[in-house]
Amino acid sequence: MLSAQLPLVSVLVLHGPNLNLLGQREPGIYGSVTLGEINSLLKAEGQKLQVKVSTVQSNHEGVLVDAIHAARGESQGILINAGAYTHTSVAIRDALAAVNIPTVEVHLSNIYQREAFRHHSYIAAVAIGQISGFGAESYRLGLQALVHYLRNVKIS
Ligand code: CA2
Repeated sequence: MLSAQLPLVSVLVLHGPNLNLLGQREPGIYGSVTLGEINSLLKAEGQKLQVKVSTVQSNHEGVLVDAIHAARGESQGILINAGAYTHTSVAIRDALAAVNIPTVEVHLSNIYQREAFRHHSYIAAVAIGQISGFGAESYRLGLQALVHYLRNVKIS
């Protein structure tokens, strides 16, 4: 049951390429949790925090850009694991900058302990913060940080 005291906040969760394979391949790096389980944990955390959580996964850069554009007027925050597009996509970075919706970047793995090409994120400069290296827990921590920011820090 939603409390009448808090304004309804909607958060869009974006998952980038190959994250649909979670739990099916490379459990040594990404763990055994599936994307469905991550979405369920985020919805449950959303209920606790009294925010609505919607999720989109795509293997296509333009679909992710379209989802960011569509968040205008619908979502007050974005939680994103852009997958490999983190390290390549100026288009996703520009879309996030254009919509100007507070965004938290998350990663399952610690991208700074991995190959050098994963150390740079195009998203980081347009995000309010980044959480990397805690497996599925990165998403929960990211959602908590985003909601904390929206309720306590953002001046609007
Ligand atoms: O650690 C993360 O969350 C990453 O965003 C995951 C991306 C990787 O390119 C980033 O550098 C860090 C890769 C996601 C691929 O997910 C798979 C899951 C299962 C099997 C194969 C890939």
